[in-house]
Amino acid sequence: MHRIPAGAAIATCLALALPAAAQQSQPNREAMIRSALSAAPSTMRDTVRVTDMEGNVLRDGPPGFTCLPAPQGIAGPMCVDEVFLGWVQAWSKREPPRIKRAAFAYMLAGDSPDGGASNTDPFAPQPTAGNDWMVEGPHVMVIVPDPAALEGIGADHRHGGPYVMWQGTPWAHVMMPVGSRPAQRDVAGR
Ligand SMILES: [Cu+2]
Repeated sequence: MHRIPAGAAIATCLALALPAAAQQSQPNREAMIRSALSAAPSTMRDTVRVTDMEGNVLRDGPPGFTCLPAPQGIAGPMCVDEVFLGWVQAWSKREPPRIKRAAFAYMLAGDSPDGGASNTDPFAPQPTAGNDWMVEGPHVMVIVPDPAALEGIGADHRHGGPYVMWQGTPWAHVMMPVGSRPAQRDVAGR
């Protein structure tokens, strides 16, 4: 989500993992932009690039961060830098990421009410009794080239401070809450 061709490639990858968005009407386009920008800090909201999941630029912006609207049923809207975008791409293809420097993402709207993620399984599609699904509130995320550098932070997400999601996998990343956690989703059969 930087150069348009790269953005298109990433969005193609996202589309592999996420339901394809229908052709967007103008009201939909406005809604997607609003969703994407809800994840952004005020310091970049007015200028940051916005794309949809297919990599179509909904609003152009300078190189650097790109904001994406909330996908359906998982996670939430997010704004990622170029390196973090590569990580998202790798994740959507279930490939280990190659992370060349520390990289950053904002999810200042938190996860969607119908989104969130398992804290343990990078590829869980929905909450189950065993996968520690969580709908996180507003947070920022950090990745580093060597996940071993995250050892000692811990995966416990109930103390309010930073924790490691998907610990022990190539997709391990730091989650740093900056706001309250919303209501959690029900687990079928619980
Ligand atoms: Cu996140």
